[in-house]
Amino acid sequence: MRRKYVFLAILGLGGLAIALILIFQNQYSKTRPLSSAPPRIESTAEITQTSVPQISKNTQPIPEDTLVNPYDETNWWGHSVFYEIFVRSYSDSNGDGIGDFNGITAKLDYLNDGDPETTSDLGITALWLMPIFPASSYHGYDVTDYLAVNPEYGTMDDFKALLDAAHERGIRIIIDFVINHTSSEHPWFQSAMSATDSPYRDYYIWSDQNPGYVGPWNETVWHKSIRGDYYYGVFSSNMPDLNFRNQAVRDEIKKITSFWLTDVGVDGFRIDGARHLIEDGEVQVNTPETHQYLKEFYNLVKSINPRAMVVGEVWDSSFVSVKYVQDQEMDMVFDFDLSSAWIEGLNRRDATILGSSTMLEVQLFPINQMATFLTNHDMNRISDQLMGDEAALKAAASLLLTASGVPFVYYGEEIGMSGSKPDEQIRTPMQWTAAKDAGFSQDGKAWIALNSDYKKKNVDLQLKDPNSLLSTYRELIQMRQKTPALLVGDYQWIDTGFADVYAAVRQFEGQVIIILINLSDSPIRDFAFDLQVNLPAGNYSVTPLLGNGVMTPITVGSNGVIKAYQPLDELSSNARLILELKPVK
Ligand SMILES: [Ca+2]
Ligand SMILES: [Ca+2]
Ligand SMILES: [Ca+2]
Repeated sequence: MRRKYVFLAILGLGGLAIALILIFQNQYSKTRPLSSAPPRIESTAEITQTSVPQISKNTQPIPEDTLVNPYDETNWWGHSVFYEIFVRSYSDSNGDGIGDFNGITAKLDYLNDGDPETTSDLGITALWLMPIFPASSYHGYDVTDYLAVNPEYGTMDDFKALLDAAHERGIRIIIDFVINHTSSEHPWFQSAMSATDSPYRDYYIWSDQNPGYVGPWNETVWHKSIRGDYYYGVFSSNMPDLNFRNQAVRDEIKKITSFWLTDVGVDGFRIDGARHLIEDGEVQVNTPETHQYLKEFYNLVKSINPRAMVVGEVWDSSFVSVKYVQDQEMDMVFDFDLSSAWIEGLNRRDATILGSSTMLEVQLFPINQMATFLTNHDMNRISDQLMGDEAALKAAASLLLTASGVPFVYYGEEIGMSGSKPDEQIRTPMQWTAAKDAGFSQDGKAWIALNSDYKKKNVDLQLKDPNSLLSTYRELIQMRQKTPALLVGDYQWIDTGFADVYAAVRQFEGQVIIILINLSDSPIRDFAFDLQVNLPAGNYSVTPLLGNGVMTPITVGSNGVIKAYQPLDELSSNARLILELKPVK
């Protein structure tokens, strides 16, 4: 990874940038016109968010050229911070040890109280709920009924109440959509396996003989049925793949999609295992048929509700995953390469890896179509990957929440919850308090043992500590939400020449934000660097939005060049600064 990014950084980010801008000019021009107009310094004040957006099921067609306003509601995900929740582990409202919808409703004020004036809440504006359907396994990725909710999580009315309460606070909810496969216990599969003349037989993929080939990670994909024939299941024998070549399956998905968007009113979907949908024999990922189907699905979603959002899990190189958004098959796709690069860069304390990787991905993806994250429910928790280093965790949060893209925070990440695989251990109950069951449940009934550190690491304690990781997340999320340049601005990595000093500049319509992170545990002096901004020549004051101190003013030269800038004599150990330039009148 390091070699890839350093190599690309050296070998010509400039050339690549020009090539990619040419390639993507069409997308860019639709959303963010390349303007030759002079920058307008005052413009951001007019568009700063002042109230909670009213979320309604608006099915009006979306006008073109919509991203000029960073808070535009037609592309709401572009100014959102998402939060991923494993419902089973978040909050148990009825004491059975299992997290539920009412539990999440009770915690909404922690996530976002709907009042922009208060800053005691985390400030996220969208939720991704891991699967909420009835399912065979604890994790829910093996669905047994697509038109109901998991009774362990509550009733459909409970879920609708959660949706309404979230919407009142300006929080949208997308649900995990697991359509590549069902559970082997789904009635469709049970029927299909029991009789070759079952109407559901062709919902799945069968072979009389074992074709013998293996899957993308050399796993068995052909599984012997009770009848002695074989069925295809890329993930496991308990998860038979649906046959999307069968129109009846597509019709079922249509019905299910319409149900969740229209009858229930969710705000979008996260497509699980999107690259696996349709196989061409031994070619099992990213097939043209998969791309074609996802386009069909995307058009279906938008025809039902143009404001519903689709984000895909394409766990692959970003050069592969970007294709899913380039051709309007999804609104966003998760960037797994960037997650790996950030974690590696933080562990090596190498600003070049952090900056060049971010730069590469930002150039690769159209604006706000890159879903960024540190980790998700399939990865060892970020705290474990950074060896529990609190400064590194704060740096990670700062990268995620100041970079381009649409950030996703995995529940518990904001308090530095620990956990390494097996999977159950990265999905343990949220640590709310130091009480028994960490305030997640009661009477020791939690469905799985809590992390042993919950008495020292929990929401309650960190809310009271202005220097806690949670306070850092709150501060960064709230700052991002009210700073257009951080939400939708251009991103430019600044190569400071110091491996320990990460720097970047974000710009939107004359708002210029500089981000600086000292990755080392030592103070740094003499770290002056050059940069270029889109501002008229002149003198500018520099105000810290994050961090303290009196910053050296800036003189912008012709062509926006700033020479040898150093905001402070000394950048203290692990310092994080977010600076805004303002013209001196
Ligand atoms: Ca419960
Ligand atoms: Ca608030
Ligand atoms: Ca498939």
